[in-house]
Amino acid sequence: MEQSWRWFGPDDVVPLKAIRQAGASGVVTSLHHIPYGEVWPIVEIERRKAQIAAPSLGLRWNVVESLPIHERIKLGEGDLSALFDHYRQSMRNLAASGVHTVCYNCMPVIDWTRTELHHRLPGGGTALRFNAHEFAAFDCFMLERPGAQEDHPPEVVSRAHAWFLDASEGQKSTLLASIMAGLPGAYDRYDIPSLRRMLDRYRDITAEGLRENFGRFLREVMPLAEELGLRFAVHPDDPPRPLMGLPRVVSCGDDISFILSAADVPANGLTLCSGSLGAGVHNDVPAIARHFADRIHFVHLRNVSKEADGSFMEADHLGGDTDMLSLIEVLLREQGRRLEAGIETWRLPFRPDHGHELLDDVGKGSFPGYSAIGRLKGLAELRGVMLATGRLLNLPV
Ligand code: DNO
Repeated sequence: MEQSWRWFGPDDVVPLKAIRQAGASGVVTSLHHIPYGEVWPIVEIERRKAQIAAPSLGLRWNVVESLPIHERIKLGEGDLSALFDHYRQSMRNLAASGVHTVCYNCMPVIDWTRTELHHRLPGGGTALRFNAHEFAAFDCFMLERPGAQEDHPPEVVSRAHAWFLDASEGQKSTLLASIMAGLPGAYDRYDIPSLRRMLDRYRDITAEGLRENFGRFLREVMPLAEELGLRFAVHPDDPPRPLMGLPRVVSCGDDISFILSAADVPANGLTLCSGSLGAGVHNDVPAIARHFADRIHFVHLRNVSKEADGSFMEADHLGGDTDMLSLIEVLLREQGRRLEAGIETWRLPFRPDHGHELLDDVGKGSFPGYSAIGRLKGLAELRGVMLATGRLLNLPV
């Protein structure tokens, strides 16, 4: 598998040379400075590509993460033709620059969501965590969303209420910042009034409506993706459940089936994110990977430990609830199948997704989840499993 590493661009405190030292060769990045909905100009793509491919580094930009879908497309709001034209132009420009794999998601308003960015681990590092009662406290008592209390189990709501009564203003604003942290780079961040306004725009959008708008997006872009030889890889919802009354439609195997058949072409594929899918109690991640194997274009490997009330914590890459060894076996078997079928791009790009903050990571100010040492540890462990599995089962690594 092609060892890759997410890089947030020149502002990332983990520099490109660290990626080289980590032993990865692929760089996963985006043009974070370009606002959603605008065209990615060729010169900007080429500039970024050249930085990554500097001879001293020996890296290549192998995956775009993300080429975002504008909120108005998810909402189906107004005349969308200019937005689709811009999106398609960015696709042409990427293809002309030789960047062929594109990861994107269809989560309304917010991206991945946690309530704690620095949960202390027994050994002293930190991890990302989602506490069901803190999220409910935010939803019911800070945002004061009408109907919110019905969306959480009663015992979670009562713990949420106790948390809220006890919390200082500082704790409340840390909670808001943690929930908003999933939007990297120049993405919008909301305060409570602007979040309420955004939610209001979604008031009439059901899961069915969002699916329809997403289907329209797929019909608008996939024929061109196919023609250009691009591989689109939709990223699952994180966590895979509705939040703040917002529908989420990339949360389980049925959702993925719907999306892949809405435009049934190879270009329309999946980012197999083991951590996002793995946070859903009903998701068996190796089984999902096996089922959709031939449409997986990109892989995020990480693990979570789930708790009965809906809370979860990011675990070690080889720990947690997902059997990472079985998952890697599924992925290597798929690579073997592709190689045998003569598919030139048989090697799957993957990145160690998220990492704990360990040792000198602590206090460095890296993007939440994107520490240097924590990810280095994850990558090293995953690489070991891949090499051993490949050797034992005689599969191409
Ligand atoms: C979190 C990431 C997501 C992902 C986007 C893809 O760390 O996996 O933010 O990049 O959802 O569009």
